[in-house]
Amino acid sequence: MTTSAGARTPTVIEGNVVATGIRLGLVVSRWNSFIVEKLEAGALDALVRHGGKIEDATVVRVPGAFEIPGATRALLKSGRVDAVVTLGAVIRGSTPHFDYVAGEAAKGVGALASEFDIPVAFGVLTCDTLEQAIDRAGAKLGNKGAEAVLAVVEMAQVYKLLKKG
Ligand code: INI
Repeated sequence: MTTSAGARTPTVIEGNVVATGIRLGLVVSRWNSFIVEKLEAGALDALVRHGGKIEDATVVRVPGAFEIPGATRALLKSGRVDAVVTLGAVIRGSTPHFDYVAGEAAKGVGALASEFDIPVAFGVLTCDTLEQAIDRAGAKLGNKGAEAVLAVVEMAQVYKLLKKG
């Protein structure tokens, strides 16, 4: 495509998805464990497939999605990890509880992702039905745990490239 920029090219900073040497942190909630276990398995599988090591990973377990931001902050401050994936499943019931729990988890993780220079991914499913959650935990619509790992691995590379200047 010809643009007004002509033959000149911008500096492009783009990470790859090579996880070699990455110390991955996983913050995993226990609610809806039948679903979340599949996200965790998908995440660890993606780590290994992309060159990372299971023994370099740290898993922090918390009761529910509401507790994810607090534990994630503590993990980020611990100096133990280069990237963090948060995993959970909030499934809508007939009360507004869903909105409070899902909202706080998303807001809390989002705030940490921009506050720290360690990448943090939101792998918490927020679904209307159990079927939607199953589809996103390794059935019809992929595995959101695996996708979250690829996102933080790429972002860890981006931050490294940006630090080099
Ligand atoms: N926690 C979840 O992770 N998923 C849910 O679907 C859920 N529902 O439906 O209530 C849930 N609630 C617990 C919450 O995350 C906290 O653990 C609890 O409120 C204590 O702070």
